[in-house]
Amino acid sequence: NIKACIFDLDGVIVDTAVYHYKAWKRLAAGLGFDFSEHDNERLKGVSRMRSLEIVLECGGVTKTDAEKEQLAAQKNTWYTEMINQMTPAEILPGAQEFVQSCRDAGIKTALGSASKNSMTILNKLNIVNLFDAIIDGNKVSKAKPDPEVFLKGAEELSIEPQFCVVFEDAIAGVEAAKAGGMKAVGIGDANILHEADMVVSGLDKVTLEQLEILP
Ligand code: B16
Ligand code: MG
Repeated sequence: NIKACIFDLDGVIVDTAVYHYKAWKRLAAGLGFDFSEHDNERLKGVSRMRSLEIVLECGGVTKTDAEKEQLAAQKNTWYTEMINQMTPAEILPGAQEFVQSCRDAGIKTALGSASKNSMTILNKLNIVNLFDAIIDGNKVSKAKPDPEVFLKGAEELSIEPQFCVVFEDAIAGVEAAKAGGMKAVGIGDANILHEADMVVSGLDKVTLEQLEILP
């Protein structure tokens, strides 16, 4: 009795983390320090401003709020230059097919992302129409692990949380889903996403039948 599936964007539908990483690395270099791929893991699912704070922390740098606004804007300029070059070929394996199979089965679909650039990305991938509701960083005030983004998705779809399954690659996202009273399918490593009800490596590895037997 699953009635809605809510999908995170970065790490589930597409791998924008590589572009976020390049932009943060460039920003860090300008500030005189290196930003590693290992540290980049900490930014997944985290808002832009909080990401900047983590980056600055990694470099041991302090900035005023006004300077932070400017740095975040600079990073976003570089990031948007990259995502504007994206094509549908970058959709992760099985993602489009799985979301479509939900729709074909009468299950509602929503996007639940922290990104304020979600619409640009969905347009570039040509998959705006795959989602009945799109909730992103522009519509929420509380970041994951707060459940706001997913609860708003459920509300827009008019489906109660217990009938929703969230697909997430970030620990904070899985926590948000559980805090909202939803089922969570982790995309990635089961040792990291241990709070999820089930973990798979990608949307190409999950079936609707499996969703029906989630606890
Ligand atoms: P933006 P998701 C998140 O996307 C990313 O994982 C995270 O790294 C990023 O900082 C955040 O979006 C905000 O993105 O700067 O575009 O507003 O995983 O929630 O889809
Ligand atoms: Mg994500």
